[in-house]
Amino acid sequence: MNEPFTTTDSSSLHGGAPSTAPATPPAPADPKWVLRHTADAATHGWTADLDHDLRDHLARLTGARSTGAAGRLRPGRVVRVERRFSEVAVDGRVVLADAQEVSSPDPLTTVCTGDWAVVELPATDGADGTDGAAGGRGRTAGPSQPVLRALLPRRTAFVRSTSSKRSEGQVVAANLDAVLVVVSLAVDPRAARVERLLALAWESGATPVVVLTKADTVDDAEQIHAEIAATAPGVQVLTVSARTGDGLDVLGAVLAGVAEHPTAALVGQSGAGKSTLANALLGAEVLATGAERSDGKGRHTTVRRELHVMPADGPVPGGGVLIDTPGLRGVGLYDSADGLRQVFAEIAELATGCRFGDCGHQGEPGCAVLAAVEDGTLARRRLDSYRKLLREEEWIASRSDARLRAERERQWKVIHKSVRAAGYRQDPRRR
Ligand SMILES: Nc1nc2c(ncn2[C@@H]2O[C@H](COP(=O)(O)OP(=O)(O)OP(=O)(O)O)[C@@H](O)[C@H]2O)c(=O)[nH]1
Ligand SMILES: [Mg+2]
Ligand SMILES: [Zn+2]
Repeated sequence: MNEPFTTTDSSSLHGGAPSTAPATPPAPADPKWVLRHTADAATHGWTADLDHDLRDHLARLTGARSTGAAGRLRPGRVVRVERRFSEVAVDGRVVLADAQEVSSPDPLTTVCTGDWAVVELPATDGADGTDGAAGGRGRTAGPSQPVLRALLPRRTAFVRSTSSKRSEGQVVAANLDAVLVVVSLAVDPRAARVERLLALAWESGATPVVVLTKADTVDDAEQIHAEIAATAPGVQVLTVSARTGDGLDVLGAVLAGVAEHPTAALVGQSGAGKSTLANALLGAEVLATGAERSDGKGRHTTVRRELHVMPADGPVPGGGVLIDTPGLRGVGLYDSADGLRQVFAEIAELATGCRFGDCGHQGEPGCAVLAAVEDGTLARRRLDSYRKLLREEEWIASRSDARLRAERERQWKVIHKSVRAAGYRQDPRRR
């Protein structure tokens, strides 16, 4: 009887199932809940520090279950969420798993693309070392198809409110190393869009990166790049064209620098070019992309959040995981006070020079922020934008449910903050 979870060596956590090339069609012998073969858990971003969380859950779960079940529990990563069932990558396969136990009416805590989960495989799979056929006799047969028994605590998560007029939070993608804020160079205005998305991206705990797409459609890409870079202190701003391939190598190198096998999510407006960029990073036409519309806007082509493995020999050296998301319509801030401070870091910096510690930068004497606007060091648009987003954040904060906020803190925020404190940002490879 194998005991796959009693060691700190993460490679032993995956039960010895060989990793196969992505997108191999299932062999005829596969049970019907196997959707396709895929890369292994390490390639899906499994890291050694997740072992600890996993063992915690396993101890609890196996305490409550038969010893037969223990051998069938595996770590898996949620690839796509449907109503009751989720697609989950486990042991080199993508399986259809019953996610009812980890589903919740609360959009902040329910199962989400990118989550790591404890998956119980059916005994008929032979996962517990039996041939499964005799599963009924003296041994628990287990479920007839994979079941998600628990979610591991999230390291990071991209959360937004369901719209700027609502105060409900929704997790868009979980356990990200990078959030790619995708903005098309072909549409105006870009700066306000970047600031709003960046506040959420900072708040996620992952490293934000701004990606300006469709460089082939404009003549002044460099100038726009400089403008956007000025509104995104501390953030890498990259210009790419998925059509010509320009800039993909730089984006790939940036992602590979964030983490080993990084998980990156693409967020942005419909039509920004997220899925087209995803296909370029995946090296295959995996995702459907929208038809060009004359007004440059998109049509909400992508309707689901989906996780895909990037090849090791593609633009991201060593590969990684990419999560494509549907275009955000009326994206609202959610619990983003820290994120806003990061996005508008230069205003906070200027404010330290104001005469009054509680200066509202509304005309008080000795206001360094307004002085900077006067002498042109700080753009008026930037201060207005900051005020607008701050008001929105305060409005959301006054309405969001204290219990939900506390729950979210418990779920992942504390974790990512402690991870940050441990030097996560400075040297992600230390994890
Ligand atoms: N010229 C040019 N067109 C691009 C580029 N990237 C994307 N497009 C076009 O922009 C349109 C929208 O691209 P998508 O990738 O579907 O956009 P999306 O962000 O995934 O949109 P949603 O799925 O609706 O959120 C498509 O017609 C693409 O062909 C690019 O680099 N250059
Ligand atoms: Mg899309
Ligand atoms: Zn001031």
